[in-house]
Amino acid sequence: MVTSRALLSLCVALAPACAFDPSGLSGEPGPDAPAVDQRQPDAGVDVDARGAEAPAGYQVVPGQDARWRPALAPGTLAAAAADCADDAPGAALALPVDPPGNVALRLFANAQLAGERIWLPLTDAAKEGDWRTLDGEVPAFTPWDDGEPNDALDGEDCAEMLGLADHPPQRGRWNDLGCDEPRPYVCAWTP
Ligand SMILES: [Ca+2]
Ligand SMILES: [Ca+2]
Repeated sequence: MVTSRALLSLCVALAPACAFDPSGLSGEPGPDAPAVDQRQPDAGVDVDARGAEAPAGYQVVPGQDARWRPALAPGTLAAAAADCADDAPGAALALPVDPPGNVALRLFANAQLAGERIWLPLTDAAKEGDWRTLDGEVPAFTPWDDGEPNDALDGEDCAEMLGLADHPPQRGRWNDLGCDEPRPYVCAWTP
């Protein structure tokens, strides 16, 4: 198991591969992108053994502890969360907790979900402006886009990651939107 602390150390050692650079999200994944991550896996991780145990459709993602499953059919946030949760114990909507993880999820969505905006498992429905994960935790990392969250229109209480159709500086940043808008999503499962 690669801990967040270990990944952070790895990122410090390999800063160019981990630096959060939104401009790097503007096009196709380059040679340094996480999709073809050059970082070496932790020596203690048995990728093959983990793969044999993974629920159907979950892919190994270089640099990530979790395996991810792309879900292209758009649904509401509640439907997306339920779809992930019934895959296996521990499966849930993917939520980046640091800049490298955010870049990795955006590049995965670019490659697997046609660059669409995707759901993030966050809501401020219980108390306006008090953003929590669907489990009620305060998120560790929230790279909102400029001016977001803005609770626009009749109120926006759920969150998405912006995609390739958005302006390059915005890609990979987060926005609040209505919870019943349709979005594809990525499920994460950690052994
Ligand atoms: Ca709101
Ligand atoms: Ca918004």
